Amino acid sequence: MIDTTFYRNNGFQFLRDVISAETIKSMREMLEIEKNVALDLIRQRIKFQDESDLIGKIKPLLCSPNTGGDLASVLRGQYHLSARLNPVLQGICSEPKLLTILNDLFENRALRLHMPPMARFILPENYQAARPPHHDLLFNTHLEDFVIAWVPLVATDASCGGMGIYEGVFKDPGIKLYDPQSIWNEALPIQGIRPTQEPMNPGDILLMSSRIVHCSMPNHSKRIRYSVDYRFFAEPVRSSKHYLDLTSGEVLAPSSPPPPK
Ligand SMILES: O=C(O)CCC(=O)C(=O)O
Ligand SMILES: [Fe+2]
Repeated sequence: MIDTTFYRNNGFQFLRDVISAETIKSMREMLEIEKNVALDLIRQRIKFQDESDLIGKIKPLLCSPNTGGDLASVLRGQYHLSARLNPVLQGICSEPKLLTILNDLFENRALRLHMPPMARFILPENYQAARPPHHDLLFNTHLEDFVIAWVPLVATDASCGGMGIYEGVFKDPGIKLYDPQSIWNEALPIQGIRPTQEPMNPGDILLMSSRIVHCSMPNHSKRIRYSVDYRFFAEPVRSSKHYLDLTSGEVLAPSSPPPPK
């Protein structure tokens, strides 16, 4: 199912029909409900009728010095912590096709999942939610090497966006990583390279290496783009943050002793 040589050489691979429809449905239903919790969090600071009325108000609120924490996250389309901790999102760890892929990729070493995963709701025309080009090692310096699984819960295409891959562009220590002008504090200078995009359906996944440069595309459709992104790693890579040990199904805190071999 996975072409490990292609993945290692290119740092990404789109894989079709990996996650079952039931798992996708339960994740999406939970996130649809949690979206209202996220919107209520924004309502504590500003008035708006519905989601379309909110769009022009997101950037000024995000730039306010009083905006931080869960509010800043949801304005960027990233779910609040309690939604990300919902065990429904861990359902993909029991998906047989995904486990086969991860075992191939990590050569059957014990699998671990960085906790909690990131879940996103990208509102139509919320440009603050489209991430500029970056590689994920920048935000996850506690892990040396990991694989990102980007899991859309809706069909993605050129109109509702999705991930864009800068083919052949990998982490380069000389590259400028921070852009103080960007609300994301990031922006790799990618000149003259167009990101590769592929339409995806619920059930498909995109695997990306922690070193490949990628971005998320704006959502110009009328639909919300729901997605979840997971970071997997394997023995002997350790994490100084919480992670789920897929062998025992337990979430281990940073201070926990390493699991027995
Ligand atoms: O979905 C997004 O907007 C960004 C996702 C991303 O950059 C990632 O999964 O590493
Ligand atoms: Fe990323």
